[in-house]
Amino acid sequence: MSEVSQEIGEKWGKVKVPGKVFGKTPIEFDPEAQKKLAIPLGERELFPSVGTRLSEALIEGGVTTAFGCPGGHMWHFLDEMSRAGIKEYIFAFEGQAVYAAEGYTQVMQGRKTAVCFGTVGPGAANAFSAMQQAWLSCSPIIFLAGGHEKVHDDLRNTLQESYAYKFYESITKWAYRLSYPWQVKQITARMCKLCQSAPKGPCAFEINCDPLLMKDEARKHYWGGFFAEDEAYVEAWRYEDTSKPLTNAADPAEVAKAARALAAAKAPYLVIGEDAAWEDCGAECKEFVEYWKIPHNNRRTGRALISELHPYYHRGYPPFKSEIDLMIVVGVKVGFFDAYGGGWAPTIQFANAESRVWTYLKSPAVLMGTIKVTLRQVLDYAKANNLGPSLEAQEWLKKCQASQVAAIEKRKAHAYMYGPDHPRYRKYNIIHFGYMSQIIREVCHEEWDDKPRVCIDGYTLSDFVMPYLQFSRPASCVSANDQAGVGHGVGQAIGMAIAQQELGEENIPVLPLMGDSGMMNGGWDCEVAVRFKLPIVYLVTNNGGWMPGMKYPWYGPNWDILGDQDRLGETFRGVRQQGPERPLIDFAKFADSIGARGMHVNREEKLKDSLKEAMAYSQKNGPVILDCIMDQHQTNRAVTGPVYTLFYAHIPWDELPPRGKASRAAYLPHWFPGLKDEVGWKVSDPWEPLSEDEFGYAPRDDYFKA
Ligand SMILES: Cc1ncc(C[n+]2csc(CCOP(=O)(O)OP(=O)(O)O)c2C)c(N)n1
Ligand SMILES: [Mg+2]
Repeated sequence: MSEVSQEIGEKWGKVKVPGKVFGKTPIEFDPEAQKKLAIPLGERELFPSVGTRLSEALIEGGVTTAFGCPGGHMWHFLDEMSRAGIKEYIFAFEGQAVYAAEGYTQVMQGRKTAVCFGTVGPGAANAFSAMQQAWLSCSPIIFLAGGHEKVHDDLRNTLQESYAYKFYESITKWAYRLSYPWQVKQITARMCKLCQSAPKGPCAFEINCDPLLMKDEARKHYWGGFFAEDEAYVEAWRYEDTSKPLTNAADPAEVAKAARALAAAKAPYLVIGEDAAWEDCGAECKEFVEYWKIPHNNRRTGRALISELHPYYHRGYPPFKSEIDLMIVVGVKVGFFDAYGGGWAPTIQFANAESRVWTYLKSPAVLMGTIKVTLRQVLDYAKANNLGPSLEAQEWLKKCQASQVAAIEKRKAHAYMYGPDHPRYRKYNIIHFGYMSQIIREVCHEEWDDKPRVCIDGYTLSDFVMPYLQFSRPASCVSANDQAGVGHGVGQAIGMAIAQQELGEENIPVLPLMGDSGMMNGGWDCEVAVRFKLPIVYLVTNNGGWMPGMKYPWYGPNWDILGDQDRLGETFRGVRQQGPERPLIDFAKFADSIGARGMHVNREEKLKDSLKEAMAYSQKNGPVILDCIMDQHQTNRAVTGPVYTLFYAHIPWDELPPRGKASRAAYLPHWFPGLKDEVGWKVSDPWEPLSEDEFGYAPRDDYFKA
């Protein structure tokens, strides 16, 4: 360090002292105390070690929290991380640990990088799917993988031979294998910088046994001692801002074009997305929409970056979407879930990296740079040049506001049509997904000021609930992003609750909206939530399997198109079959077994009180698993949409149930000439339960009979 920088460094202070986080400084992090030792450190222990150096660099990079599963190859650095003050949450399944880190970083909105860890071979591989999700959701995570000894590379004769740095290469911003102990700080500092640079994302760091078990003395015998220890590392290279993301700004010509296009617009519409959330730029977005008086929507993690109670907020697009004359996207990953912007008006793009600028959008201006900075640039330009919203745009805002009020009422009325007074829900002990969606909204609003954060992890519910959810604070809606997996909600909720604690926010319950299959996939790690008494209500929409409602449109109520050996009601080797469904698992009993509170609800009239009770209980006492018995007649709208209709194109027409016939007749007549006379079919309404008339024949099992 030069004298000048040392002086500045002293003035601004160092980043943080390892070990000081919770009070006590272990000896390996305390150079002053070391001087007083009779026998120096390193004579009777491994010091300095990769673990101490790694921990120092992680703390400098702003890391306070780690999630993972331990293993023999990792004690060296896991124990040092703990001694340095990094809190470690131990899971049973590495995938859930990564999901927890994902939930945690999303609530942190780019303020912190999370660390995950998994041992050599199985541990690192178990995390793969969740890491792929973190890649798609751009979550800033450093995954620390154990590694085998290099002396056995490619010999296929050692324990747990694996190459995490290779298999993570395609789904991380950087995957690196540590070779020498004297590199660890420079690599860690780079990873901390990279994870947080736009677009954010995960890195994988394989730390194999060789550097872990190599004394620094080896350096003297490597190239004759030519390389210094961490020669490409400077302590606190950005002084107190070392852990903060780097920023950049837009071309002034684009700024001018954007401000002028905004001032000329008559019907502008703004959409906030995940990259804006990663930059924690809610205040800037709010100032921007208020200055320009723009109605706005939001997507995925971008939800509630501006509170959804804001008067300019509109859920989704208005029914008169075609009148929009200027779109503004602020950090939106405009992809599959946005239909690639098909049919959009010309669009101003605010994007924080070249890779997040979409060439399939016709764009009068592209503001490429740190979103916080570029929003401010456009505002400053507009103010300096006396530009503001047109009169027409102000009228347009009023029209959108009226549309939002009307849509809320309409959705509520629709949900109550399937409420406890509906004959089917009076008669049977089951709950309609649409009615449940309205109740979730009401409980979160009436009891918790729209503050509960949710995870979306139930395929059927996800289709019903999205327009009903209403959030008042950022990072409220955490999902699997484009990965569209299941099971992630278990860990994500844990990470979200931990982030809330670290941010010093109110202890508001987190509400993962789970499918029963998601719970079966990853539920055991709810135990972590119990161990830390986290305020989480796992709301399980239990319909007995992986979206079993699809049997009604495509298979028949008894899974009739399947072979005899699989059909519901047939006997196979002495056992009565039930198709691919599973019996209703008792998730309340599962809750008991891990020390959580279990609750059941199957009557619609009890749903609201049960949810209230579960949330209030969890706030004080820790996790609740609320087992909700759902109406199996319902499916996600997509199940009868064009893509699933293609996926079911193999089933002989004559064997298709009526709902399947309707979808095939509607979507595939151009492909199957024999459908030309099949007119008059109407694609089914996924809200509407089936009737026995519609089945055409009786189901063998009358549990879900209409
Ligand atoms: C890990 C994983 N396995 C399988 C799938 C394919 N898939 C998507 S949704 C779904 C059904 C989910 O079932 P459940 O969680 O019970 O919710 P439901 O649709 O029944 O409400 C399946 C099998 C997936 N997306 N991810
Ligand atoms: Mg299910």
